[in-house]
Amino acid sequence: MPIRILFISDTHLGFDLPFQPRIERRRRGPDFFNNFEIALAPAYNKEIDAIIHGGDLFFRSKVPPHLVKMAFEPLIKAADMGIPVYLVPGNHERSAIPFRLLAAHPNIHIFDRPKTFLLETRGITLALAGFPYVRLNVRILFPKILAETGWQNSLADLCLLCMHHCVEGATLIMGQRLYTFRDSHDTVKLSDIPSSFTAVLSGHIHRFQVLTRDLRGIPIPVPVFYPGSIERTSFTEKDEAKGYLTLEIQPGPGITNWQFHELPARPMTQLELHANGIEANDLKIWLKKALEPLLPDSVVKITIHGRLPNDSLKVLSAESLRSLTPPTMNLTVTLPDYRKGRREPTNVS
Ligand SMILES: [Mn+2]
Repeated sequence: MPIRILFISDTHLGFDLPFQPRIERRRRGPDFFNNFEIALAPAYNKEIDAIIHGGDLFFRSKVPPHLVKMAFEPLIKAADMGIPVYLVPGNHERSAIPFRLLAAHPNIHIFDRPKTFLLETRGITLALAGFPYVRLNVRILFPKILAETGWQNSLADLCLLCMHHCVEGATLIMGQRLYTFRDSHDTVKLSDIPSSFTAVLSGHIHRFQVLTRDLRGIPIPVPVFYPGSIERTSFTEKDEAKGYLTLEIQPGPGITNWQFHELPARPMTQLELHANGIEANDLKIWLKKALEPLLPDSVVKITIHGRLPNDSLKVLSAESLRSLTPPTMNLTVTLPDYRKGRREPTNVS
């Protein structure tokens, strides 16, 4: 029987979840927590043997204690059920997050420094080597840090590498284009990954992808899995499916099966209007027409170019915009031609 792994990453918990909101509007924070819970369901149903979190559990490095508790709870629930949890600290996770609270649990294992954990289950010994996010020059440091995990001394049938980094050939959308990581200082060289690993499981890149070839298109011995983020964290992710991965691994063949499980993600739309001098009524009509066809749970960003008469600016007040949108929609209006301080962009709905 293969070992079944649930691999989730970049949960960004705490994103748009103020505990003392200044204005009442739909927040995106609960969507992230919902998806976290949905993704962990196979663990709660005992359909998997271990959970690996690839980093960026939180949306930033400093988080309030209440959020820490909320984010740890689902992982502790699985660990309490006897499912081991392995966590890679990502770029958003530095000393400010009290991982000690988690690490005290006998079933929760944190790669707070280069380490190798052994998981013995289903008659298989699996080594999980990993290290926390390396801020500077991982390209040069990678071989040394990998050696520090001690993976070579582990007597295991299989070995996974868990990290939070870009690897040669990984892609993401930058602007309107697909960008490929090649030889920058923050990119791990494929040739530095020893072929005795079964797979690399990495967080950091929010776009789901599995790398099976190098930059020249030649098949690589160790596939690299990125589950991506569990919800869209920016408009560059608007066309990306969001989800998590399950993998089955076995000595000999290695990965015998893997699956990407899609999670619900909010639809995103970006609109632009060149509206120098537009009348308030015309602006209202334009907004109504633009917003009407959109799905009611859309996350919408409207960029309005030009200088507007005062009456038109009032149409863009939080209150006025709320009256134009369903309560389930998130709408942000930005006015790039207004300097900060003179008139702040309006964030509403
Ligand atoms: Mn991230």
